Amino acid sequence: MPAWTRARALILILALASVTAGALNAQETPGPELPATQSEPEPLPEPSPTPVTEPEGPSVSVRLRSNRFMPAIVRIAPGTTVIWTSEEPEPDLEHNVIARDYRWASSNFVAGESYQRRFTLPGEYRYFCDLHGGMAGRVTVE
Ligand SMILES: [Cu+2]
Repeated sequence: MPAWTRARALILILALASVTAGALNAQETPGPELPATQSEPEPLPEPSPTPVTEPEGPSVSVRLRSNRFMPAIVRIAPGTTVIWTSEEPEPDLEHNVIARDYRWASSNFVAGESYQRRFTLPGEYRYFCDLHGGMAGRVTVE
């Protein structure tokens, strides 16, 4: 074999080795980290004071008007749902319904909106609106 052919063969082998090493290196090199796909969590729906469905079983209505509960006192049987509905003529006037012992409370709601609560246990449930002094009522379950 002539010397120049050996030299070419050597160069070829070196070149192949280099390419192979490069390919191995390329395989070992980790690719760029893909950002973890993280979808935004779905926001929870705002609690709405407006009833979506009619309550099951008996119900009584209490209207909110002129910063008063009407009627301010209701007597109901256990299992009855009380529905407080604002009928204020001023659309932005807010009220709420809060148990005096703070065991339950509505969010603030405006005219046309309602809050409802089912009373299952006998007792006297006093409540008020903390936005208007003297705006109070009572549910007697017997
Ligand atoms: Cu009020």
